[in-house]
Amino acid sequence: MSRTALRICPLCEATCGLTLTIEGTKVTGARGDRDDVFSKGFICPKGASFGAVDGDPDRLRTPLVRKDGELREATWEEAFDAVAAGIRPVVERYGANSVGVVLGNPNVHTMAGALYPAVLIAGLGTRSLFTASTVDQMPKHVSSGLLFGDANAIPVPDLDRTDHLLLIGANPLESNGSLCTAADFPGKLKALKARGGALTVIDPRRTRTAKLADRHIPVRPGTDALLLAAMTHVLFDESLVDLGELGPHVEGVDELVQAVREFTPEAVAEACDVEAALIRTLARELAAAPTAAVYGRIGSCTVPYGTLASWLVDVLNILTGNLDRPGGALFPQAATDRTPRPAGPGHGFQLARWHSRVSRHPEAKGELPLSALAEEIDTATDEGEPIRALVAVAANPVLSAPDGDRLDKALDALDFMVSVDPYLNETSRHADVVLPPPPPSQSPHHDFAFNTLAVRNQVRYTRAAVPLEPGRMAETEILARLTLAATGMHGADPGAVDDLVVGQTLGKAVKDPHSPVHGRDPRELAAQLTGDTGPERRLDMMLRLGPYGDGFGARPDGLGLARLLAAPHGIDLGPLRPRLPQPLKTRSGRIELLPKPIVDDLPRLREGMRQRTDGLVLVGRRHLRSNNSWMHNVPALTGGTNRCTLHIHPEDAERLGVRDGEPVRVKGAGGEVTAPAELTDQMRQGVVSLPHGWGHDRPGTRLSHAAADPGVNVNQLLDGSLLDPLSGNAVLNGVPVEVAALPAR
Ligand SMILES: Nc1nc2c(c(=O)[nH]1)N[C@H]1C(S)=C(S)[C@@H](COP(=O)(O)OP(=O)(O)OC[C@H]3O[C@@H](n4cnc5c(=O)[nH]c(N)nc54)[C@H](O)[C@@H]3O)O[C@H]1N2
Ligand SMILES: Nc1nc2c(c(=O)[nH]1)N[C@H]1C(S)=C(S)[C@@H](COP(=O)(O)OP(=O)(O)OC[C@H]3O[C@@H](n4cnc5c(=O)[nH]c(N)nc54)[C@H](O)[C@@H]3O)O[C@H]1N2
Ligand code: SF4
Ligand SMILES: [Mo]
Repeated sequence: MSRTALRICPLCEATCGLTLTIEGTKVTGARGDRDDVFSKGFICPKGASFGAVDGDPDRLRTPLVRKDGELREATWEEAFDAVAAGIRPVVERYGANSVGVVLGNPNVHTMAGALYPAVLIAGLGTRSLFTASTVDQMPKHVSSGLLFGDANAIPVPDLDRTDHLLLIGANPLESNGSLCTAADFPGKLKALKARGGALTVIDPRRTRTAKLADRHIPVRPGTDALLLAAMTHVLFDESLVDLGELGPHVEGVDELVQAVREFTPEAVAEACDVEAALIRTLARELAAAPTAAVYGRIGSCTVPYGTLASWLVDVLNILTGNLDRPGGALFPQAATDRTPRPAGPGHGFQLARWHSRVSRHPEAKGELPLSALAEEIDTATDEGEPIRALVAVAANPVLSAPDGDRLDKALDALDFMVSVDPYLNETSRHADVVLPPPPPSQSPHHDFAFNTLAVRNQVRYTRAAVPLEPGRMAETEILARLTLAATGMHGADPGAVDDLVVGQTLGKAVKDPHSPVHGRDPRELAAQLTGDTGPERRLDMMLRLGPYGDGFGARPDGLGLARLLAAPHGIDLGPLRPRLPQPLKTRSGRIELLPKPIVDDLPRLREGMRQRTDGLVLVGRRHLRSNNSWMHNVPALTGGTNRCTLHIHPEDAERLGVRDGEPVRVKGAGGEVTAPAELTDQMRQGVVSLPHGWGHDRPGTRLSHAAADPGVNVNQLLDGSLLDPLSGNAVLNGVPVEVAALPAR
């Protein structure tokens, strides 16, 4: 007998609603849920393989604990005992900063990852926090922090209504979008064109997205900030600036005129390898469009001028009056956001409140660069203790961060490491304790993070589609117990963590004059919370306190968990709406167009105008049927075009004597790798591409399918020294490499 159950897909940022077919406890099929208020039936090949991802026989079923040097199956009790015994002595002897925390990408795809890590970090009191954000989008957080005073206030392009989309360093036809949650991104781009809109793509590769565009500009990698600065220059030069409704909310326009004065199209054209006339055209088209949105992603962030490029993306949106208006780029309003406070000056955003111990990298958003993790473990200084114990949650930095070989060795030297991970992989194999979460079918789901980045306001929640298998523990409980074990409360009831958060949150809300529960008794409110579990009660609390919430009775027709459960396909909350000035939290209460840290970084960009690279540079790429480092173990999603090959332009190949399919050696500052060449004129000349997340050939892992076709780790070509200075983000694109043909094997 088979049945169906709904499950929001956690396999990328698009958050599609799926209808799963379930036989017994096994997911045997997945299709798009046509009634889903957001995704309306869309599904991609990854979502369609949900069952295979979920049922991968290599997923760990029990905790592993190292005994006599070997990882062995253990009980949950043994595992948490080992965590407490491993972490507490390190904290007590060397201090909180000697315990590092590494949070990987899947934390934004689980409820556990949204609800517990903050409690763990606060409880530990450590500043040694590293996340996937610093190999990804930290430049965007920093630019939003500086412009709007809130690192999480990220405007998203209004895909459904815009007339003109300028897309920079993103390939949503393969990635399905990022920092812009939209189910069926490809369909939305096609609809844009069908309604007469224009799509411009800036990317050194002629990607599937670029092929859809009206105009594709194969920019030289790493030079987007110059191109965007020149577009800004043109807007001023040709009097095309029109702030529209934004006028009263913006300061620094006159200063910006001066700041971009030197960046004429003529001055940047050679560095970018884009003709000056074309740069002028791009600026004019952007200004002339009835509505337009500029949107940048990985290719604009993971580069030397990542923060400047991210800042200029929004500068262009602002100067053309497109920020915060329908058809432009708007701030979503999620159901679990805090109740909006009235507009006014805020605390502002601060950078560099502390620094990393070894290379003195400034913190950003409370994080240190993931690129610096290895040296923070393996290098002694007089400044303080190195990291001696590590908590890794859903993270595989050995493959995802620069110089995995060094990190590999560093992890081995730790006193203690715990990984919360479903796989024994390149990183978790170093752990002394591995705590495996259940597969996604056995976990409830709500997108706390992605709903704040969605192109339409909506809210959805799906309970676990399959009950927890005997012997399994919910990831929320794993993280709650881990938090207790790591913070000296080992063995306490995991519900205590939720009670603590509920108590603190409600305690604050009742004192806040703008909260719908101002003046009420927090215990009385806590008693009203509904839900079967601690995480559900916390979701209920956030919904009820949120912008659409029932305010615990203050707005009886508002949202709460019960109403959400009664709407299994989700609740649509309408299109994005203008919200300014409310989201601004700068000290001035306005958009600070030319913040000081940006001013201080502009001389570096001026230098960039004069820099030239003659050798080859490397960029990355993503494949539709993959996801970073952890989906190469699913046979249904590997093979075909999803392979770890070096894309190279035929003329570059000819010059180097490289032949299609034959092995080439690629050498960078951090090391070298050998991969088969794949000749394609989709590459810009002078640029080669390798995908990331490969290199599954290390001993001691349990990834049987991935190990059979391991690929190579592109990040081994990096030595971790190249960073965007403001954000600490790793430079992963536009990296100089040498390529040489090898004799065929
Ligand atoms: N060269 C290069 N490097 C890159 C990138 C690039 O474009 N080029 N992209 C970067 C980007 S954008 C990112 S986000 C990072 C990602 O870097 P990471 O987050 O380190 O890597 P992932 O492969 O996303 O997955 C991390 C781990 O999560 C585990 N996992 C999967 N599902 C779950 C779950 O439900 N719970 C738990 N606890 N664990 C789970 C996986 O087994 C895996 O070990 O890589 C970055 N690295
Ligand atoms: N199928 C699949 N989907 C995914 C993922 C995955 O691994 N596979 N990963 C997920 C994650 S964690 C993220 S963060 C998102 C990322 O989502 P996207 O940003 O859309 O990801 P990419 O496909 O890496 O697109 C980056 C593009 O930037 C281009 N590029 C490189 N250097 C430059 C440059 O200097 N300038 C410009 N203009 N372009 C440049 C590359 O050629 C590439 O086409 O995808 C998510 N979705
Ligand atoms: S587009 Fe993303 S969310 Fe949608 S089915 Fe595919 S992997 Fe899942
Ligand atoms: Mo990412």
